[in-house]
Parts: sequence; C-alpha cells; structure tokens
Amino acid sequence: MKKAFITGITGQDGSYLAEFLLDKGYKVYGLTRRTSTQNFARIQHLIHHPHLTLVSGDLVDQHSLTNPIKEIQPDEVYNLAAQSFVQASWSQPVLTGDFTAIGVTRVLEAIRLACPTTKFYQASSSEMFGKVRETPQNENTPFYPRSPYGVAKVYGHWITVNYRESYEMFAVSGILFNHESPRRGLEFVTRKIANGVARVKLGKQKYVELGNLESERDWGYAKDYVEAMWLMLQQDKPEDFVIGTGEAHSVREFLQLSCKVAGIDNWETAYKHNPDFDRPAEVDRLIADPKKAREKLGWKPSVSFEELVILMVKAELERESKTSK
Ligand code: NDP
Ligand code: GDR
Repeated sequence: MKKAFITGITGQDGSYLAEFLLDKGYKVYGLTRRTSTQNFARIQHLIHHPHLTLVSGDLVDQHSLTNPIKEIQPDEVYNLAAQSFVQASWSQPVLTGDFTAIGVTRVLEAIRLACPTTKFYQASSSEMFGKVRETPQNENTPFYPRSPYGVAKVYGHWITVNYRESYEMFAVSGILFNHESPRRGLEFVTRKIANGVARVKLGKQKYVELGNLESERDWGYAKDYVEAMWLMLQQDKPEDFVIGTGEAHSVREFLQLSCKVAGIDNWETAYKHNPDFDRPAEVDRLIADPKKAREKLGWKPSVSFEELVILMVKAELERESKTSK
C-alpha cells in the first residue's frame, strides 16, 4: 500500500486530495495543528476511514515534521499547508514568510534527513506571476509577486527547485491558478460571492460587500486540481507544471452570473463596494497556459467557469436554506 503524507489536510485542497488518494488505495497521513476547538469540518466524513491517520504538528516546528516523516517513510509528501489568504499577508507578513516560505524548507529538510527517496509536491501559486511579464503565463514566465504571500511562494518555489538540483530529490512545484469549490474558505472572493448572493436571495442579508470587481482570474474546480498534483508525482522525471483552465473572468462576471443563478434580477442591488477589501497592490489579470500539463500529464479541467459558478451558488443556497440566521 502506498503511503502519502499531506500537510494542510484540513484545508480545501487537502480534503479533496485525501479523498482522491484514499480512493486510489493509499494510506494517508495528514498533519493537523493543535487548536482550542477542532476544525475538521472538511475532513469530518473521512475521520473514521481505516486508512487515514492524523498526526499533530506545525510547519514552524521542525521536529513535528521530521519525526512523523522518519516514522512513516511516506512514498509521497504533499506540502499544501500555508497562510494562504493574500489579503492577510499584508497584516501578517512575518508569519506568512515563516509558514509559507520557510515552512517549505522545513518540510524539505525533514525529507532530506529522514526519507530522501520520498517524492515531494510543493503547492506553488499563480500569485508568483503577480504583475505579469507576459500573457498567458507558463512554466518559463518570470515572477513578479505583488504581496508578501506571493513573495513567500516565490521562495517556496525556488527552494523546491534548489533541493531537487542540490540533492537529486524528486521535488516538484505545481504552479496552480485559482481553484474553488463549496469547501473554499469564506474569505475568498468566489465563496464569499456565492454565499453572500444566496443569503441575499433568502433575505438573510441586504448585499455582499466587495473590493475590486475588475481583477480577472483563471478559475477552475479544486477537485480537478488535486488530480494534477498526484499526476506530477507519477512522472519519471521531477518537473514543474502550470495548472489552469486558460480562461480568465472578472470578479464582476462571477458576481453577475452568481446573481443570475440565484434568481436575483439586478446584480447591482446585491452588491456594495467596501474599500477595506481593496488591496495595497493588486494582481490585475492572471491567465494560464496549461499546454505542458495537457501534453505531458494528459490533464485538463472537467468543469467550466459557468459550471463552477452554478455548482457553488447551488451549494450555498442549499446550505443557507437549512439555517435561519
Ligand atoms: P487553505 O487555506 O484552505 O488550507 C491551508 C491549510 O494549511 C489548512 O489545513 C491549514 O490548517 C494549514 N496550515 C496553515 N498554517 C499551518 C502551519 N503553520 N502548520 C501546519 N498547517 C498549517 O488553502 P487551500 O487548500 O486553498 O490551498 C492549499 C495550498 O495551495 C496552499 O499552500 C495555497 O497557498 C496553495 N494554493 C492554493 C490555490 C487555490 O486557488 N486554492 C492556488 C495556488 C496555490 P488549519 O485548518 O489549522 O488552519
Ligand atoms: P487570490 O484570491 O488573491 O487570487 O488568491 P481571492 O479570492 O482572495 O481574490 C481574488 C480577487 O478578488 C478580488 N476581490 C476580493 N477578494 C476577496 N478575498 N474579498 C473581497 O471582498 C474581494 N473583492 C474583490 C481581489 O482583490 C482579487 O483580485 C487565491 C488564494 O487561494 C491563494 O492562496 C492562491 O495562491 C491564489 O488564489 C492563486
């Protein structure tokens, strides 16, 4: 039985990846942080799975990474843990650097010392392209990050490349564009809109407060993207890949279509601008060139932009109609 170790298993991607690997017959170990109240909502349905084991640890604590990796001897390690919210990286830049950048080195060091044959996946991000140098963005596009988060991810990307080249480790960096789902954190714009619009429709709130409606993102469905992570580790050679749909849409379009799906006639009545959600430095437009992934991994997205909006808004209408508040 193959063994996988996932950091960030309680997050959106970690929960989908755990499901995916358990379905493939893996034994899955997930790193979780100690918190005063448990936040296992996304993996609650998996908790009693006979092949899932949770391990307590933190990206800032080297021993809590090295010890389990030494004991488990995993075939694959997926480093998905991070402070992943771009906006929060301006108010907590040092913490973001510690988790999202140096945390990657800690995981790589744990592997190097305790299980050097492990295959390693690093969750890199299209935010590294930031103020883009070319359009669309591929594996060779230079980086120009626009937030402390983006800067930290650039470090994580290059330290992964460096360990591959220095120690001949099977270490890859997946440069993933935005991917969403009903399990997305409520603070991210797609889930915030889907949830807000559902609440407006049900009369629970008057409008959704948002920042910049003009920025454009290449949005896909998270379930498709965890398969790409796995595919990268099944290759003969460790290589980096860009993963995205190749289509960009604005926040405004996401909002307009969400209102339509929820049955709100005039989207402008469901929205209010709040400058608190504007960013000190914005990433205006990201769009992937996923040609390499299509050709080498045989990967392509299965859910279109329209389908994604429909599935997210429907999930929120269902969720919100079950409670009165
Ligand atoms: P989430 O924010 O949903 O999940 C982040 C996970 O990291 C949570 O399980 C969280 O645990 C864990 N975590 C945070 N800090 C620490 C720490 N110090 N030690 C251990 N665990 C920690 O992110 P996503 O699932 O959306 O993203 C997964 C990864 O992919 C992240 O690295 C993100 O930056 C990256 N990424 C995401 C994209 C996207 O569109 N979703 C696109 C490109 C990259 P807890 O539940 O305890 O908070
Ligand atoms: P992003 O996602 O920053 O691309 O990072 P987010 O959904 O936070 O923002 C997307 C765009 O929407 C604009 N926006 C708002 N964003 C939020 N969160 N809240 C608002 O009210 C709002 N109004 C407008 C933003 O300005 C931005 O332009 C995500 C994360 O998952 C990262 O971890 C990941 O690396 C990248 O995607 C790829």
